[in-house]
Amino acid sequence: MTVTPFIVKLLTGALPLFGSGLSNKQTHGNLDSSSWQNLPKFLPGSPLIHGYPWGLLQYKPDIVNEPLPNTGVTRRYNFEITPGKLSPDGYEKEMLLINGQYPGPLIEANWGDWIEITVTNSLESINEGTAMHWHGLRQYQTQFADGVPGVGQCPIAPGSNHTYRFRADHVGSSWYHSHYSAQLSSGLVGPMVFYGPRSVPYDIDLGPVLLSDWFHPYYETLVAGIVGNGTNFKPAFSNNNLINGKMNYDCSLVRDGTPCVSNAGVSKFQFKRGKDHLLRVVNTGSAGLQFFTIDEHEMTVISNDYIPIKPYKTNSLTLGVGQRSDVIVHGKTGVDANRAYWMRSNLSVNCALTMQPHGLAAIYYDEEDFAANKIPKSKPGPLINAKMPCQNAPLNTTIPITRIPAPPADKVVTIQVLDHLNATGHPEYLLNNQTGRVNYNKPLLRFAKQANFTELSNPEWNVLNTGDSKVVRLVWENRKVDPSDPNFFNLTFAHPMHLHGHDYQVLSFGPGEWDGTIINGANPMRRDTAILPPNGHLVMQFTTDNPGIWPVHCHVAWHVSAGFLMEILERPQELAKQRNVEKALSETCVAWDRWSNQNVVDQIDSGLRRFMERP
Ligand SMILES: *[C@@H]1O[C@H](CO)[C@@H](O)[C@H](O)[C@H]1NC(C)=O
Ligand SMILES: *[C@@H]1O[C@H](CO)[C@@H](O)[C@H](O)[C@H]1NC(C)=O
Ligand SMILES: *[C@@H]1O[C@H](CO)[C@@H](O)[C@H](O)[C@H]1NC(C)=O
Ligand SMILES: *[C@@H]1O[C@H](CO)[C@@H](O)[C@H](O)[C@H]1NC(C)=O
Ligand SMILES: *[C@@H]1O[C@H](CO)[C@@H](O)[C@H](O)[C@H]1NC(C)=O
Ligand SMILES: *[C@@H]1O[C@H](CO)[C@@H](O)[C@H](O)[C@H]1NC(C)=O
Ligand SMILES: *[C@@H]1O[C@H](CO)[C@@H](O)[C@H](O)[C@H]1NC(C)=O
Ligand SMILES: *[C@@H]1O[C@H](CO)[C@@H](O)[C@H](O)[C@H]1NC(C)=O
Ligand SMILES: [Cu+2]
Repeated sequence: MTVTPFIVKLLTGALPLFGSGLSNKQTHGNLDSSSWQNLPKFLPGSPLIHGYPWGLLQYKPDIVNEPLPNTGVTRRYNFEITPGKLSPDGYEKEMLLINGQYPGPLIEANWGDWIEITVTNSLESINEGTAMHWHGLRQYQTQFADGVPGVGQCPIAPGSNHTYRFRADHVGSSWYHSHYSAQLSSGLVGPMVFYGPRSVPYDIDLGPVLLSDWFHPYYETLVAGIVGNGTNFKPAFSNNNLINGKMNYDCSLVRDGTPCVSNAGVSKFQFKRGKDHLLRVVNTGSAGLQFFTIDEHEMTVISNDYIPIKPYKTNSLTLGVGQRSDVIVHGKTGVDANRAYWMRSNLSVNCALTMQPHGLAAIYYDEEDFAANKIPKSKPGPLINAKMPCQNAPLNTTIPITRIPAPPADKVVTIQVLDHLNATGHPEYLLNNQTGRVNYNKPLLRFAKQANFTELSNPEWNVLNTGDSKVVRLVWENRKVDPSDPNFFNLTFAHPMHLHGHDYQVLSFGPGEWDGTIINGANPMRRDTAILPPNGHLVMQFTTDNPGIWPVHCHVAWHVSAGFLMEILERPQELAKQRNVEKALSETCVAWDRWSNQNVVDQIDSGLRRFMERP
């Protein structure tokens, strides 16, 4: 079987407009994204030691038992999830909203604070569960707050609420999103910022810059197509590409009468002459690989995911879904600061299925130009998307500041990834011949806590028990398909691989099989998401310092829906001693079990991956 890999339809209109064809209420509901810009150095609320809530403590992520500041503060948030209609790019879309807005509210905390978020599921009218994941945190001894349904919790039942309580155990930029099927694609995403010691100074924190490929159909329709067989199979092409939830759309493409306005507007940023601006760039999309550039400006990358790195200069960032880069952009001076510039995010045309890959936002120096919506006339740099490889920056350019050598591994597992059609012709991802799945009523953390290895060995759960291993190495092989086999797709994708509960060391990635060479063995790159390139390999390694049963999966929503998922059972003997696990699970499972007894959950996808036929 072959799939046309991409169809690119460029915006046909002239220069994008800034119009306000629609009100902010119609495009983004209750969102006030201007409140994201000009963030503080930290939040008030705890005593300052040497001027900071964290005192002299240094941020050394992923050192075992890294001490966290005891700030004595809990930051509280309430999220209400509702169905709603908004038109972020001008096209009216059936969405899922947090507190009536898209993107969701900014979560902020100081390093070491506790965070308590009560999520209320008000999806009674559409009968859906939900669950929220806080991307990239360690969740040491709080795996039940990690937000993965069928693993660390049951879904939050319609009409009930659940309070997540966890520690701000990292410093930097990230996002949260629903981990329930592909709900994130319908709007359940938002930014997170954790203030703490920074490795490089800057003047102005311009806050999150969220890059989102944008799909107009509701996520269930998309998932049904992705896991469909025969003529029901339908790959998902993104319709647009948003920066902080905004971009224009060419409404002449709309054929079905959906309300659409072509000048919804793009995001705007205010730069200051000669100042250093921090941008927290996050790929909050569903599937596509993004190339991020700023016309006529260089960027200095200071961290990837939550890991500070030795600063390096670049013209472009490559970010797979879930990945982040904090960059500093030096403001222009002289006549160059009299102009406006485009910020661009281009979806990869080789590693994304997209009908409109170009995302734009405007940068102003002059406040009057900002107010007047002056259209930038800047030109993009020399990079050409078609030639950009579907992989992260070379590992020898990204060097963590806190040095941790790669220890020898005492468990090495090679995992072959195949995209395959199963016996009934449905696409499935196979990891060493096994597709992953979860059951919302049977969170695996419960079986892990009970040391129920019989249940955990059910092949569908795809559990890798690493026992007492201290250092685990996973060698991912994104296989070239066998063109003579009619059951395999003749196409491999780039997969942003996310491991929960850890920053892992990236020992190698590249084309073909791994030749055993470790890049920067004395101090390899660490992060929580890295790209497994097409027809290539990715070698990740982590220290088992976080007892739990942690998902590792591709962060392309459609791929995890098709089973690209496994669980790492880490130090089960120690996990069995953790307290409060069953109590925490019952907080969601009692209501979910009751609800699912009275409602049909027809799970045709993996669960993270899940599909429900509306009764
Ligand atoms: C959560 O649900 C409980 C039980 O129904 C209720 O008492 C509480 O007020 C709810 N919390 C919020 C924030 O809605
Ligand atoms: C699609 O799958 C269903 C079962 O899930 C099966 O009955 C049907 O024959 C399949 N159709 C095709 C065209 O393979
Ligand atoms: C991004 O797209 C623009 C067209 O909007 C193009 O001119 C530019 O070269 C692209 N940049 C990259 C990195 O591909
Ligand atoms: C990284 O390695 C490549 C070859 O693999 C080499 O061309 C490049 O110069 C190296 N860069 C640095 C910063 O060492
Ligand atoms: C094939 O995959 C589909 C979708 O995940 C699933 O519903 C079906 O049961 C699978 N068929 C077989 C024979 O495993
Ligand atoms: C997968 O199964 C096939 C036969 O069905 C076997 O030849 C192959 O070795 C298996 N691959 C792995 C990685 O287990
Ligand atoms: C393991 O879990 C299964 C499914 O819930 C249950 O039937 C079985 O009794 C459990 N076994 C043990 C040893 O707890
Ligand atoms: C598979 O793709 C290769 C190029 O990567 C092409 O040469 C070959 O003809 C394709 N095979 C099929 C069956 O489509
Ligand atoms: Cu993938």
